[in-house]
Amino acid sequence: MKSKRVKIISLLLLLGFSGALYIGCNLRSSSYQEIDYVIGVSQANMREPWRLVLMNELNEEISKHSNIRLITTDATSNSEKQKKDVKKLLDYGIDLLIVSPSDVKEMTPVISEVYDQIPVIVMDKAVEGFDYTLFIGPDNKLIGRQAGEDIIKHLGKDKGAILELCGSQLSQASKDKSSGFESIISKYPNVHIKRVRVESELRDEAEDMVLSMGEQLKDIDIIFAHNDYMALGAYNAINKLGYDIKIVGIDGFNGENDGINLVKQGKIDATIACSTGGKEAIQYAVDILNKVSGVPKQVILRCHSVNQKNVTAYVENQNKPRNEYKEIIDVGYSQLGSESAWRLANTRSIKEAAKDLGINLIYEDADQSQEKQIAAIRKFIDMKVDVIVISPVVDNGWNEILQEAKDAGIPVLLSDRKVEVEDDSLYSTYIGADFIEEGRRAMRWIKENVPAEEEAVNILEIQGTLEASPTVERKQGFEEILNNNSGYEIVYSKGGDYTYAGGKEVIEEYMKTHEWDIDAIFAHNDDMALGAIKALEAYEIEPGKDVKIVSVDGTRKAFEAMIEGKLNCVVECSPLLGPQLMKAIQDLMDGKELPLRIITDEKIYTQDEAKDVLSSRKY
Ligand code: GYE
Repeated sequence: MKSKRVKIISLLLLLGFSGALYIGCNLRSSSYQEIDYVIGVSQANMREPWRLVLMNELNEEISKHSNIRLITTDATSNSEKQKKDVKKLLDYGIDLLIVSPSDVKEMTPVISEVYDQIPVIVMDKAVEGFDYTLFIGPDNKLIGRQAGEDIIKHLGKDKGAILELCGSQLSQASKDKSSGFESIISKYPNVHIKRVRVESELRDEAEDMVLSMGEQLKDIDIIFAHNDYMALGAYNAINKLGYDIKIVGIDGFNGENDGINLVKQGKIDATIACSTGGKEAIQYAVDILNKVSGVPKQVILRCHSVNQKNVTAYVENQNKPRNEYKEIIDVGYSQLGSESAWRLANTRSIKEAAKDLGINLIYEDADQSQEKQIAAIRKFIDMKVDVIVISPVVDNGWNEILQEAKDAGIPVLLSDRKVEVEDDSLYSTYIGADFIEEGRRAMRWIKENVPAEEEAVNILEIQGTLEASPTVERKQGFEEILNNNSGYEIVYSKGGDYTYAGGKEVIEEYMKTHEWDIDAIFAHNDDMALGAIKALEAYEIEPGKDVKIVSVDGTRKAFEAMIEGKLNCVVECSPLLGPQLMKAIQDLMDGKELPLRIITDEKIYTQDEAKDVLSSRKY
């Protein structure tokens, strides 16, 4: 294998022949230093201004690592070129690829091939499937919703007209921003949206577009632009035409003509400020290359509504000095209970990680009671802990107590389960699984393994604790796939509280009132599946054969049941959140902003592989 230095020299030689590659800014100073890793960055284009901001962030962060080099290619928005760029980078022996795909569909197979060989971080646009190491990007629907809520506030009334300047027709990000935006505005029947597309997404085309509207602008109350460059174009146009129309943009970058300055100068009224994720990409790349455990699968970036009232505070906060080093961090942790093997492993993981890092964990078990959780949080607030962590038993009813914590200046992290709150800034981050995808995976397995023939496939669903986020979302993902496939029907669905006894009872109840006519069972966790198996056996129904069973979690007991042929498929949901949670707490205490969501890496397992995998299961 070529040494890294040789690799770099061959890259430099290549540079002599083509101008297509850029070496990160830390190369020059590095000629005499040992190079441990080379990271390839395949950029979709260098035309869109925000990509230059992203490149600056990547370069700035990489300059902190003298042993790592960055090589960048520019695909000039051409997928064929991007495919070649990626191949070139691979040929030159990069150790990790960061790719921002120009066209997601075109690039997905290529990314998946690279992922077979080296780690891949996908940025900005999510690719189909999970053949990558890590995705870092924004939640564009959420950004659209946030913009919708802000615009309603700026409008100050429940009627009016909005001019929406959308991006390119090819841009999924723009589609998502629009659909999130519409989901809010459609609640106001007297607020109308006029949508126009600015194909280049650049300032001057936006300006021309708005100028060409002339008189029509009379009826517009507010302009919503999908980026700040278009917002500035809109400002230039209305300024020339002499109209006074409010403008809201997206991005909130810090450059001279970027969103934050535009808000400060009063050229636009507000922007939704989102990081490009460049800094995070390098930080995670370093962790991946150094084989640090607990790297998530997806990191969803946080965005902020910045307007003329809060822009000064926002900038101050961004530039605030790092927190003083605190020797021992006090963390109040409200765990929801001890209902399942998953939960016990989760508690163990969190306690061990805290101990390993010298974090003082004050642990409270709420025994499935939201009231007890609220009381525990109040106690933590009184104790003036540094951070509060909650695994919320249900998703609703948290607004008030989270506001109390916020007012006391104590950040709250959500571990494992989510909350439905009016204001996302009530918590710092969510660390846990993608429950919707787990539900989809379960139904995909049923679709492939229990074919629908003349008669419909009857499915019995054993839900977890009702109104808990994994229950709601697993059901949602499962039904999403089910509804797209005819011949499958959920004929019975009951909650089993995520316990062994609960799963057993659901089957017993069903047997009391029905003739057995079930083809497949979807249990929202392993414990309930195991309880159901016990009940089925008592009725002489052979689990795994007479009825196919799929469940979620991936505990050792579930693997044993698969080996015995009683359980057919397990969708993994990792409870080992301790290391990631503690890392997030340390980052937060260091003054870093956490992403909105940190999503864990998970797989699906079937009977064939159960035996091989059992010994390596950690819970
Ligand atoms: O699947 C189940 C547990 O919230 C993801 O809760 C967690 C779920 C897990 O009791 O076993």
